Amino acid sequence: FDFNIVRKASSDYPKPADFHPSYGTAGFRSKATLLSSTVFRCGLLAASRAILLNSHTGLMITASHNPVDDNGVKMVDPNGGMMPQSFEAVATELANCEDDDAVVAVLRDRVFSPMSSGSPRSAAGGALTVLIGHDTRPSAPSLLAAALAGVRALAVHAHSYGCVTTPQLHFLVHSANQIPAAPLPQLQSYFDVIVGAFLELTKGGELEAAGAGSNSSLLVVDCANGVGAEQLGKLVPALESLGVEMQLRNTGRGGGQLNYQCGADFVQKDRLLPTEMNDVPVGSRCCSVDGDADRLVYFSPLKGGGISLLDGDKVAMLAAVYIRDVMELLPAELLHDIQVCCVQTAYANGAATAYLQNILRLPTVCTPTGVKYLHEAAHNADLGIYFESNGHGTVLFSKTFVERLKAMEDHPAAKELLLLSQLINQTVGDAISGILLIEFILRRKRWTLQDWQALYTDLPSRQLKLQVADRSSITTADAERVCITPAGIQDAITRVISGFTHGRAFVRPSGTEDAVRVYAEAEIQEQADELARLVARIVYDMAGGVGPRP
Ligand code: G16
Repeated sequence: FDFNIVRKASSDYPKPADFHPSYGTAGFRSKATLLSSTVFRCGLLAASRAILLNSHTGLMITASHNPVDDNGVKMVDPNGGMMPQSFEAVATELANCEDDDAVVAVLRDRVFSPMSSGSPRSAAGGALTVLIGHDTRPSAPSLLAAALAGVRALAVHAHSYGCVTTPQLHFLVHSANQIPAAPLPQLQSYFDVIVGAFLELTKGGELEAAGAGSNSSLLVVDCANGVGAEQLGKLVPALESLGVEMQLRNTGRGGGQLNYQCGADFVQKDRLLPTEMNDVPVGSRCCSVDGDADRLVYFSPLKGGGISLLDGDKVAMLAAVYIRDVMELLPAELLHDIQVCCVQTAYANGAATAYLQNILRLPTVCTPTGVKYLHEAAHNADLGIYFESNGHGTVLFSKTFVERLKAMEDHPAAKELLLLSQLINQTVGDAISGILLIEFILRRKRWTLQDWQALYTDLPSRQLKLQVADRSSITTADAERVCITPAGIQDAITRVISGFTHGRAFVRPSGTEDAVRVYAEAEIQEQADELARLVARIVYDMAGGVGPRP
């Protein structure tokens, strides 16, 4: 490639003055109107990594749960996972270059420098390609054009899959790198693997008979007016074979706004019924995905309003309980030295952590917020279950464990776990694969949502967010459970917490929105609400709150 071409292409995508993007919890995110230069440069970066690693990479244009006017970009590495954290500083540096010469200098000296991540190699076999997807935001076409320009400036191929979910793109990038020089995978291959495993698992009459008596056939899905609607529609026949009638709401076709009063983030944080679902009968089985369908929470409408929420913690416990049941059927030698672990963040409800440790007796790890941290921690086990409370997560099977299961495939429990490892997206949390997993487990266990909910009772909790002048003034430690700056803030928070029975609270700057998040839990709901409000006030007073005081 020729850096002069990069310089010229870059001049079409100048960075807005006073815009200083930083790589956050899940890539870059901001008002869509500011992002053309950032997405162009992410195109350069994804192409650079393809060249450096001699593999296909990926780029997803989405701001996931954020409002419709925002957009963002998530970078996907050849293994289908997220771009390594060691590359985030260079990504931020590139995104902040003030002119085209600086863009070229950072690319040449930092990205392609042998110190940063190995030497460039030539493409083996097929053309190196950056696989690109986007969500349903109106800003997608122009940002897609910026991404394509960035990739092509480095003479790397770009392939757009159009409107796909984030987990689908991760899956496709992983598949594209499995066989050197093979044609790029079609989107259909995603459904073939995930739905194929589901159909194999649900084959046979026992499951259907169980479902008939124990679960209503209706599953109402809130699609957040996002990309999930179109892709979830393709699951209807598979679920029908299990006797489940899936009804899609907030599909975007009725003019509803993306993530507005709907979607997994809204339902999990506000604990309210999504818009357009007031007619759903009390007690029905419902779920919500987010704007790019990588999060999933279940819920049931309650009499008199409100919902009974089954968040990411409950999904983790359901998966853990079920997998434990199947593992108990495996021969001991297969499980020799196999490590199982569950990864959570500080947002995990105290009751969920207690259930994991005291009832399931599983080792638990707490990481900072962000799938990139949980995924990495889960990879350290042979079977790593990770879910954030907001519904983002998956179950990872190690190569060693999968090999052992394959060697004993004749054993029904080994076969079942092997199929689960295909049904569950191994690259990233996935709402589509999650729905199939949960529907399968509920049928298999003959459980209703109420049975699942009864695994343990959540401690009442409350989440708030507020704006401060500069959220980077708030820094944390110990997996975000302790606030380091502004000086004295943690002492003030600790003092307030001590007045509440079973009180726990923490604050952290969001990595996806211009906000500081506050989490509190206590013995009763009014106390959790009050604790959250008092902690939010401390943040407001000590970190330069903006707008009305909480
Ligand atoms: C992203 C990350 C999640 C994280 C969430 C909220 O989700 O992938 O791991 O929990 O942001 O992060 P924060 O609290 O820093 O704003 P999504 O679904 O928005 O991509």
